[in-house]
Amino acid sequence: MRALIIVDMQNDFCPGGRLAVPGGDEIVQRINKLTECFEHVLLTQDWHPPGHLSFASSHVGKTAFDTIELDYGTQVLWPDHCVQDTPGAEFHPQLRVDKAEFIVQKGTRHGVDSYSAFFENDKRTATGLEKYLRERGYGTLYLAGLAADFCVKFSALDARLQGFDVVVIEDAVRGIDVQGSLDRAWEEMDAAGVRVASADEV
Ligand code: VGL
Ligand code: ZN
Repeated sequence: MRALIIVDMQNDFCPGGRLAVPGGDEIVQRINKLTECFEHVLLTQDWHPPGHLSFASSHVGKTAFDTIELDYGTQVLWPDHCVQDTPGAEFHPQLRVDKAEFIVQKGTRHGVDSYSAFFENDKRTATGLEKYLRERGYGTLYLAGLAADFCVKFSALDARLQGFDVVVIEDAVRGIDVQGSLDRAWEEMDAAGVRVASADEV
């Protein structure tokens, strides 16, 4: 069985937001149309407490897009974004959320970022998504949303590691592109056996 996972379609990742992904809002209507082709639709929501460790503002002398080393590896520092219960963390106002059967909130722990919908960035702490999908027999996952080179990519790679069949809908994602991260993301996903399709093919 297949499911559509709509990643982080939130105000802060759209133009005008705190961590705007270029063209992030252009894919909203295409994603809405996609939901009509799926019986099962899930959402992810970046959902940080104020002062989250992934925010540059939490580190003296750092600015957005600097990196730091944490015990779980290199962490990119972001502008404050998707702070719990703020307008920036809400889904895009035009996104159809009525079909969503499950919403994964991630990045909720102060000291650990979470790009992937499956595991926090420590690569150990599970969000519960895998169990949810398995128990319902969803074996093929279609991914759309933001950002192609961070949350979409890490979700796709973790899904492959766990044995899911994964299809990224290439015209229903947009990337941030920090220092070549977008090209690298497509390469890494390809190498991991992630399939790519257009919205029309779905
Ligand atoms: C994301 C950076 C920080 C994403 C979330 O949704 O891709 N990127 N938090
Ligand atoms: Zn975030």
